[in-house]
Amino acid sequence: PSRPRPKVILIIGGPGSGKGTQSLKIAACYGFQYVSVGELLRKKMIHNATSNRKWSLIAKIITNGELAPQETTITEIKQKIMKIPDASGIVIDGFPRDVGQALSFEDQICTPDLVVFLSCANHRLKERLEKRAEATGRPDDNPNATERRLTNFKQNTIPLVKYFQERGLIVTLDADRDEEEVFCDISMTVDNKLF
Ligand code: UP5
Ligand code: MG
Repeated sequence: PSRPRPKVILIIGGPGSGKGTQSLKIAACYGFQYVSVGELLRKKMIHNATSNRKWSLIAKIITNGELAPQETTITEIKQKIMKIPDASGIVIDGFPRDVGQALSFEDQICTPDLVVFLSCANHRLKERLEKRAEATGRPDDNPNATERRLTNFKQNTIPLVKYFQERGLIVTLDADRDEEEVFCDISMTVDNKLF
């Protein structure tokens, strides 16, 4: 008999809301595989930007804090997921960014089992990103790109959250608290919805 397909959790939220932090905790706690879409794209862009025109353009887009083309993003996710041998669950960090991506994910990959929206005040997002920028060399942790990331997030997220709400798939959590408190709510949600 074929195995049941892995449970799929999507983690969305503004830049700095803690998507990466919380996704890694979920993966560790439940033994799920972790896929960061931002990281996937950044790795690929760094690797290919000098030799490939498409990726040199995408590198510019991401470095400016804008969204990579939808089809490329979906293709990368699909390839990554197909390489995961057998997992009971997959946590996807930072995807989808808008309704178009959500529709395309469902068309081409699957319907998610759960979407978690990490809701966090704008000033807090900025504060966290500024703090992190001092420590990391992420190409998009510069003031201009950060502003674009925040603006894009604000524009796209309300319709996206509404879309998943109408389908009963999303849980919104207050991410403006200690990491541990946020994770406590996430794990209760995962336990309730997926097990
Ligand atoms: N921190 C975390 N939680 C905290 C808490 N509860 N209290 C206090 N501090 C907390 O956290 C950010 C910082 O805050 C860290 O220093 C952390 O310690 C602290 P992190 O977990 O890194 O937050 P995260 O939401 O992951 O922030 P990130 O900056 O990664 O968010 P972005 O959405 O900007 O980044 P992502 O990698 O998802 O996307 C980057 C770019 O890739 C996009 O702008 C876009 O260009 C491209 N992209 C696409 O084009 N399409 C996609 O589908 C996805 C990405
Ligand atoms: Mg992240």
